[in-house]
Amino acid sequence: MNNNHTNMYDELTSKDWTTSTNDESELSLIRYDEPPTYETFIRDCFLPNRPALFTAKCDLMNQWSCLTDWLNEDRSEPNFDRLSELYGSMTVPVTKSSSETTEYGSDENKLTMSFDEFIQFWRNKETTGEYYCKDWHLQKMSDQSNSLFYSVPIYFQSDWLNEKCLAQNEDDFRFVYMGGDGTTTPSHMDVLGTYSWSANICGRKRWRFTKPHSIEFIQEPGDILFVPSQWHHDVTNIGYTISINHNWFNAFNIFRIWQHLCLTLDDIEQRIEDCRAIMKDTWYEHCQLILQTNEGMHFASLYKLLHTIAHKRMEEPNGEYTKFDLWIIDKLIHDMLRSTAFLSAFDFGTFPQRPKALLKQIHSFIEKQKQ
Ligand SMILES: O=C(O)CCC(=O)C(=O)O
Ligand SMILES: [Fe+2]
Repeated sequence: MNNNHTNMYDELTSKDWTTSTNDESELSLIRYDEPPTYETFIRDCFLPNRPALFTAKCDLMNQWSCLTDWLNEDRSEPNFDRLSELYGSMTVPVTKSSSETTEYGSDENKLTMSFDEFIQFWRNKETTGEYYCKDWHLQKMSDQSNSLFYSVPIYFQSDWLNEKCLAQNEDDFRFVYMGGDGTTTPSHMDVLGTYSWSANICGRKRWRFTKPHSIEFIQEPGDILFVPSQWHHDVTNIGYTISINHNWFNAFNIFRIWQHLCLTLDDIEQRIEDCRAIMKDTWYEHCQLILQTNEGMHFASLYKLLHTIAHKRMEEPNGEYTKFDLWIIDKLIHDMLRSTAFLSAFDFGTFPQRPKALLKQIHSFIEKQKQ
């Protein structure tokens, strides 16, 4: 570890991570025309939770084989025939927009079809704005055949969520989106309050951040966007558009994810407060079950994720951020152990390792590293 990084670590570990104090409503979009260092990105974006656009000039996509494999020769539009050859028989998730007042995300709008069928709707001017192929786990499927069609830029590589999903062979949060002119994603905050990043392979996207700050801009082909934690946004595609998107979290926003889970749990607890007396001891468990169903994560699944990441860091202490990851995990588990809900809902004996034992192991690892 060089001196710079030692300073960075000292700086990071002197910050109060349990509360977010800065006012985000004044933060504008940063535009990078040259790739910043990782440390600059941390200061510019992770610490203040600020959005950034890496323009095509940063050239972060050089080497991505999807640019040559999926697009026509001048790279302005999808090569539909080639895409059909590659993936035509796969089943893909498609959202159909409708003029009726169906709520976004409700099951009526969500379909599955073969990718070939989707291509027919996509190519056709009449239907291109209606069918949007989104949240397609194409990378996960391609992992199995060892064909990587893009690589994750360094700024987004510290990703505990996908790291844990891949380690446990669960559904991941790495997606491909394909849609025509006018296809849209209505206003939302990303699942669990995660970060997202979005890389435009072709086509353009009009982004609107609405909360905590309103900002509107166009993402051009080759641009990569960083969306901060818990920022609300909507997106409209202009022309035939293909993008690669990940949702993720790491040491910099894990406290926001924890806070999001706690607030959602408060809501759930209030809603079923009236069952508390009858359910007695099982009430806490029940609240957690609802949390898991609604958010895809409850306190025990968060703890297990932290356990997985902590062990991976201790087994392969590579790079200067290992210590920071472990430091944050330690802080968060301490916080979790102050939660009555966590203490009441689970039998720690069923966990891969009891929280206190994990904390002890992390401490002795850190002590050993110092010697
Ligand atoms: O491109 C879209 O339609 C939505 C992308 C999005 O919401 C995200 O990356 O968080
Ligand atoms: Fe989003």
